Amino acid sequence: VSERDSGRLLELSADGTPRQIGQVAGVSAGGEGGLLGIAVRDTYLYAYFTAAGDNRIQRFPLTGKPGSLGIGAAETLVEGIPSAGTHNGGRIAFGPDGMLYATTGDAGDRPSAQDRDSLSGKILRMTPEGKAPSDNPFPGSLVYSYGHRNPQGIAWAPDGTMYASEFGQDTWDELNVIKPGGNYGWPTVEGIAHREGLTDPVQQWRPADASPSGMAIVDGQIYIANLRGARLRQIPLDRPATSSDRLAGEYGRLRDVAAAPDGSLWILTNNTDGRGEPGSEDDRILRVEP
Ligand SMILES: [Ca+2]
Repeated sequence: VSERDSGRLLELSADGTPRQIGQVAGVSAGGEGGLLGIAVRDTYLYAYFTAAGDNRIQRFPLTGKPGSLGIGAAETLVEGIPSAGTHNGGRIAFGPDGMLYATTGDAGDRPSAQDRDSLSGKILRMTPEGKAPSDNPFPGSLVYSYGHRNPQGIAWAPDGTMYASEFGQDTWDELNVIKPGGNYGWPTVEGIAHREGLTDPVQQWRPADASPSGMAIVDGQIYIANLRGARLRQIPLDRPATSSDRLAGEYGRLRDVAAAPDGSLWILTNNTDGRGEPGSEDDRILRVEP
């Protein structure tokens, strides 16, 4: 588990007791910035975070064993991803192809989302060493898709289809199917626009009912954690334009949802970030049956 503002990395025991395994040096927390995403693959822990002047992806050797985990020296894989007080993206995950994917926000510079030479407003795809794979859509570039405002959730269906959630400005939040080289429209359009050359979302919601962040796919269903909407949204993979609400209003703002190895869901609340109304036990990690 990562903490945005402190930069701490924690391991949780089976009974939920947290233990600090390390702290990412150089995290510059402020606004929506900080330690934003982690992923674990083989013997490394990967982290996406806001530093003093940019967003970065680093990896750390993971040492020890459960109960005594630690991290080794940082290795910077990507630097120079534009940062700002808002719209830093920050989710990272390994795809079924073994590549590392990262969501980046427009960092307040809207036109940059359409600039394929900029790393902001994109979904990036890289090797575990942070290099551009030879089969990326734009030769030599980490850019996998563009025209994004502030995507924060990515997940893959069993057939390999990639999905991403995205915060809209004030009209439409989006669920997109991500294709290599696709242009998802920001800032030209928001939501379903039927515009030549732009890829429309498969579903959209009003930000007050959504503000979608983390995402997981379990047993044929997409689950999305929503901040302002304060609910878990469930979308069947075979009917991606439909959805139903779970846990609405029960736990406040929800930041992330992850699939547990036993088929249950872990959900991370986000009530202590200055925009919620935290209870005495916030923030919490919930475990629920799908
Ligand atoms: Ca869009």
